[in-house]
Amino acid sequence: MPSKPQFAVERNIDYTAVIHHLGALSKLSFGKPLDIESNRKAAVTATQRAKPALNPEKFANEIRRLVLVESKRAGVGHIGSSLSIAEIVALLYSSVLNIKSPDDPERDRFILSKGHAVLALYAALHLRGFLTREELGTFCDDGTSLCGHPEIEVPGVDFATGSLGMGLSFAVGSALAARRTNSSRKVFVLVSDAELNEGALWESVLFAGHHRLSNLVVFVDQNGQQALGYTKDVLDTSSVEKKFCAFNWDTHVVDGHDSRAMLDAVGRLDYKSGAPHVFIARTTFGKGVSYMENQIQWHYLPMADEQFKLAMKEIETDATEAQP
Ligand SMILES: Cc1ncc(C[n+]2csc(CCOP(=O)(O)OP(=O)(O)O)c2C)c(N)n1
Ligand SMILES: [Mg+2]
Repeated sequence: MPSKPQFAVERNIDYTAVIHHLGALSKLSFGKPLDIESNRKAAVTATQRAKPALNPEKFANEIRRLVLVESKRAGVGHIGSSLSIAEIVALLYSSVLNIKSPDDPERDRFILSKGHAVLALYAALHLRGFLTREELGTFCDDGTSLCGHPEIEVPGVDFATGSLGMGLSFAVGSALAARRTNSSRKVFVLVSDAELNEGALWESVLFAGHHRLSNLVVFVDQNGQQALGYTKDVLDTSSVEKKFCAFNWDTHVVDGHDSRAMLDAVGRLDYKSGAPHVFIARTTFGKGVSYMENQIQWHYLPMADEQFKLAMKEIETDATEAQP
């Protein structure tokens, strides 16, 4: 074990857990053989079993529950990162995205640019019927395609992410391609506030504003944290809405946990003409589990047994296991 570096001492970070987390990530995310052919077959099966969605609030609650259950079973972290986007992902998969089937070329696209929060996406794909409960239960197992970051072999995943700052570039290209082929499909992308630190992202913002890509919608998960620090200390992005406005975007600031308000705002978007759209979603890291909220260590820590029990108790409402 290397000695504790200065940043870990200053921020009182459990460095042993960080090293464990990074070791687990490299094993779980990059070491899998992928069976592309059987996954293609799975996509067809998924099309056949696609089912109507739940309402956004119930959907978000189910995402939270599945994130907790599966991260505990797999013994991995990134829990707080998945909890902060539960309402945004739920809104898209329950009420907004036109994706009756994951292999329809005309379906709307969704790119989870903050790929480390993949468990929220897998939970949503399960709740839409594109993954069975059994498949979701292989998250991070040996031999699965449901790795710690999204892989395009998984039905419904459009772009492999995990290297932060890349998702918007792909989304912009996808939106431009839709326009050039006269397709009415739309492109949604969810980026984190740490990704706003990356230069490539701002090139895409400039490009989309210039080309007036009104079929592009970005959600920024502004949870105020980025791995081992708070954004206000690392690189302050608190006035980011002014920057998007200056780049000619249709800019909205929303409460990222208010499903109804977001649904209302998204319902009024003009996808056919005008500017690209961005929702700066003010969120709480670890939302729903009191001891995780706004706490740096819940970027990387897996839950201990008692912590899991407490978390489940806190999010418990009328949630029931949704049958695929
Ligand atoms: C290009 C790149 N650099 C570094 C990392 C390592 N890394 C993983 S998550 C993360 C930051 C997490 O903060 P944020 O993206 O805001 O997501 P949150 O945890 O707040 O949901 C970093 C630096 C990465 N995945 N990609
Ligand atoms: Mg963040």
